[in-house]
Amino acid sequence: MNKKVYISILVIIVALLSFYFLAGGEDVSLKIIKGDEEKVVDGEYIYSLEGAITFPAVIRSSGQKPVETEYKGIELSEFFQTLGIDISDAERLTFNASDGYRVILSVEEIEEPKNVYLVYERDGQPMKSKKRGGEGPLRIIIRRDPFSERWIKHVDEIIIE
Ligand SMILES: Nc1nc2c(c(=O)[nH]1)N[C@H]1C(S)=C(S)[C@@H](COP(=O)(O)O)O[C@H]1N2
Ligand SMILES: [Mo]
Repeated sequence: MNKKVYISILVIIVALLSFYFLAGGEDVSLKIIKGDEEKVVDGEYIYSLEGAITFPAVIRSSGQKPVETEYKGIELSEFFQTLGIDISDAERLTFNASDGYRVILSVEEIEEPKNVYLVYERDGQPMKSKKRGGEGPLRIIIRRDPFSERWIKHVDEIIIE
């Protein structure tokens, strides 16, 4: 290959890679496991869901003043519907986070209307991963739970059983 062409291709590849990383190219993916079935959902799918809403929330971290904020995301039960996943025959859902944090919720709690949400944007900004100092890229918010200790950050796996 001509040396010029070779260098041009190299420059383009480096430019694309740096754009990807500088633009905050997070690897957003969520694994959902039910029995022997396993589905991996990516950020593109989640960000383009039509049922997403924006709602206010108050975060109460231990030893800090409550913080009023706004999240954007989709109700978890609706999210499962879009994927054709039925949780009505299950008992509980286990949420695992990339930092090892784990929360278990009952199906009743998740099916309560307007309670449990999968969110990806806070105050109009996409949420960053733990590595980038954020609470995302995905987080579970339980609106009726005033203590945010169960609002699991960096969620990357949901096990339905
Ligand atoms: N993945 C993950 N989620 C988590 C935690 C954690 O350590 N890891 N801490 C919980 C606790 S105890 C609280 S009070 C809130 C804190 O939320 P904040 O960091 O947005 O203030 O997140 C909850 N979710
Ligand atoms: Mo906490």
